[in-house]
Amino acid sequence: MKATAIAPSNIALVKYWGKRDEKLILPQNSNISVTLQGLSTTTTVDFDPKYQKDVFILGGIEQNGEEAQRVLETLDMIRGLGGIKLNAKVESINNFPTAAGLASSASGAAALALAASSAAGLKLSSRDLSIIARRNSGSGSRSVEGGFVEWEKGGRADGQDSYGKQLYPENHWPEFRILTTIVTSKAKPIKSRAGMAQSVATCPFYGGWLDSIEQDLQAMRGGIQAKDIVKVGETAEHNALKMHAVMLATKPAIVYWLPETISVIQKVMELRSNGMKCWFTIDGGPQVKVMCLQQESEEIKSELEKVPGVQSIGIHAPGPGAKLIDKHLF
Ligand code: 2P0
Repeated sequence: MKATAIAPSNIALVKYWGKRDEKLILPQNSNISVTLQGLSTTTTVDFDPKYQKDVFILGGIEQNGEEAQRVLETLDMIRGLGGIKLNAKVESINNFPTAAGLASSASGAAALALAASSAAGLKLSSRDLSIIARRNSGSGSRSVEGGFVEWEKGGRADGQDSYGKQLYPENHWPEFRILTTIVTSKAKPIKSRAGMAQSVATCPFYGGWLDSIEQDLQAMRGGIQAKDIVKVGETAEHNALKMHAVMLATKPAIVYWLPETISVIQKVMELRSNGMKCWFTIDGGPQVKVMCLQQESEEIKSELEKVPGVQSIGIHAPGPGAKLIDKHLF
């Protein structure tokens, strides 16, 4: 009863920031992401009587805190569905630094959902996998499918209509690129889960954020369909800045940006004023992700590398969703 899955990270183009149900992880608003090629988590799950308890190893280190608790909750969900009572060993590795703010929780959640359900002998639909991944980490619901994905907020209290649906596969727009610009590997000051709950509870602009989402979703769906980098870039940048405005106006304030974050933002704006087609988006951390097209990606990368404080830049195309692989980690 052993299986291994590889799942990709994703970057939101219209963001998720706030839950309507903390336990089931149901979002306040629908959101849209692109699944990234080249940033992934590989997870092996083995259910076996030889394990005295559940064990979760990440990057070679046994985990015991909140992360481990979340893995156990997912295992319990799978055990319930599969009617099994065995303990499991779970081992995961990321092919990128876990603390670097590149959505390791999303790839981790999707890899775990697929590996654990397969190890338990379940053949789940991508909808059901997305729902299980969502219960581990909201953004994980968007890492089951490849390409461009919308996590629909749904309306049901049980969350069964809240999952990631593919809008377009990765080969719809192969020229689209995300440049992941890393400015620090330090852990962020507050985790997204706690931060977004504070925003819902205290930010006076939160209603305005929600009121403006439908317009962003519509523009984003249309921009992706038409492969219109200007529309996608402008919409994503505006949406990210609105989310950070909500964070700044939360009590206590959530400030993820570092001086280098602003330097990269200013560089992107300067490149744009010189005619280059590039826009930025920022998540719950200081890193800046830059959207552009393949033909300009190398030039934009070398310009961004000149910004003091930039440590590394990866170039990522839209990628495929989670899949099972034969090679186990143990
Ligand atoms: C996103 N973020 O849409 C937004 C933008 C961060 C900023 O999804 O509590 O790790 O596990 O559902 O998924 C990060 O939140 O939080 C996130 P939980 P998650 O990508």
